[in-house]
Amino acid sequence: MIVKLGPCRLELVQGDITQQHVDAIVNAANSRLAGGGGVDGAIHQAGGPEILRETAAKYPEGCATGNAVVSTAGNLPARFIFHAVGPIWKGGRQGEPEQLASACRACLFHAIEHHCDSIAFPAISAGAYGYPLDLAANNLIKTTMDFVRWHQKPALVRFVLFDQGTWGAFARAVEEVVPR
Ligand code: AR6
Repeated sequence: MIVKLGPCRLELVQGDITQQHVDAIVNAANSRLAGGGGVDGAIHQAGGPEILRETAAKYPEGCATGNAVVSTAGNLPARFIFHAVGPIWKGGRQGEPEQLASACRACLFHAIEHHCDSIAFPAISAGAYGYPLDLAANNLIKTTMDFVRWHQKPALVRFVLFDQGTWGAFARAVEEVVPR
């Protein structure tokens, strides 16, 4: 699915984020930047041990929930990894929506600051962190569209969804947000 937003493009694809030829990929990290399972595990596995060494040296305190930090991308085709820490779902009344949106925006700001024309996101928080899929999809799509409409950058934002169900939730979110 492709949506034009002025000079920019939003894409939804089903696939593996480690294979994306974009300037930056987003990792769904934890606040200790310790590596883990899911997309975090896949990125460190494919990118190599240098990435964990770099984040440990640059960010010994880790990264707060709702923020994102930058590293190079080791063996991956991307130039950068933005390690975003989404919220753990605790029912939705403990600031989770604001934290998810803020982690997403932090990555988009990093993209601009590091002159990235293209960025790929996974479904942050919608796996091990238990954020309900439809709510996470709506939040990430709306946050991205608002940002891109305002800043007219980055030129390409791609959501890389691991399975068909996740892709479908993001496609429904786009249908809701984009005026037809
Ligand atoms: N490419 C794209 N998406 C993927 C991939 C991949 N290679 N692998 C999994 N996904 P999760 P979270 C999807 O659990 O909920 C880790 O242990 C997955 O199907 O990776 O933010 C970290 O260290 C799901 O839709 O991230 C943290 O401790 C989405 O990515 C914690 O999990 C996010 O699932 C973060 O949990």
